[in-house]
Amino acid sequence: HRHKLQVALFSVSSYACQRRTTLDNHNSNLTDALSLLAENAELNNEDGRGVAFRRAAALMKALPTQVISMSQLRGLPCLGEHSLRVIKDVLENGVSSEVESTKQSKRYKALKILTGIFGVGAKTADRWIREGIYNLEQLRHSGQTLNRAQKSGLEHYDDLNEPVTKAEADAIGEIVQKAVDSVLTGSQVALTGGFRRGKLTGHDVDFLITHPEEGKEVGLMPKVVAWLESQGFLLYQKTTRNSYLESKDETASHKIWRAVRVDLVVSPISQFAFAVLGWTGSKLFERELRRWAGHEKNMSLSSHALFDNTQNKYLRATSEEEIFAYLGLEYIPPSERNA
Ligand code: DCP
Ligand code: MG
Repeated sequence: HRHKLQVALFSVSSYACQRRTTLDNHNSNLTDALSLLAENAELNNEDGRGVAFRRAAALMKALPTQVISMSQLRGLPCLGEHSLRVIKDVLENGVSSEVESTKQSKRYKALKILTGIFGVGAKTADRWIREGIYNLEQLRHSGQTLNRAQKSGLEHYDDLNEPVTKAEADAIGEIVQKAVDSVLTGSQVALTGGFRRGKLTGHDVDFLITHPEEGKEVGLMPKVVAWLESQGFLLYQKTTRNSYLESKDETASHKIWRAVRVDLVVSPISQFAFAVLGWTGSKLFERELRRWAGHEKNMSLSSHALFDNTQNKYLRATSEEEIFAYLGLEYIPPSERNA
């Protein structure tokens, strides 16, 4: 008997910023498992472990076909012993026992619920769990003091945990554009984050604001915020990161608005390309760009600038393409940065 077989073997770069990762994923059973373990590690403040699972998940996302056998993974980077064990379990049994037991665990469920509150991170959630608080009901009756963000987060829990749609993102984009037009003519708004990468939903909407004349953007943020406030759009704001916005147009009898998280960043035009690149993500793609810059090019990349440590100077850029070129990387468009 003679069988003719074709088996796909993969060759993939170890840096996510050298790969083209679109939103379609031929191995979602595997990436879901690895992503859940990454999330669980992050929720337990095990950052190293979290990154390892994220990198393994991202590698599997980048594969062009479905993996059916462990032998196809031989020689691939980013797959540690633990990740390989999880993958093997899923390939052989359809599910990973570690993932299943994590999902069922009281601690994981509680961490998910509690960190789902805007303003609550893994450390706070852990402290509450140690005090016997596992859900919102118990939190409400616990007498815990909540800060302003957390109070607001608890109040709008359901709204803020409902994914934001592209249509909602577009509607908010029009509001933000109107706000910047009203306070400083010529200002520009760019959509960044997941929606720029082509995602259809997100946990928030990210915008970058600039003005073509350097310096004009100074003081712009408080003006934009004041305008949004005056129009009744603002529900809660935090100056460093993370604000959320609603279109508040309430009638006496029923709520016809919902709370949505919006991230606004103002950047001077000289830093705009770096800010666009830095805020478009994905988070892992950004991490990998910085790792590539540091380890392979002796450069430091941030969402403000690129510094060449060898030449001891900043490298100017007006487009993302130029930054990729400085880094010696092939240009990857936003839709292929979904690592
Ligand atoms: N970002 C980053 N590191 C962080 C936070 C943000 O590099 N610690 C960058 C990359 C992100 C982008 O900012 O992609 C936007 O942050 P979000 O958390 O909003 O991420 P996304 O927009 O990608 O995801 P979502 O669709 O869930 O909003
Ligand atoms: Mg986002």
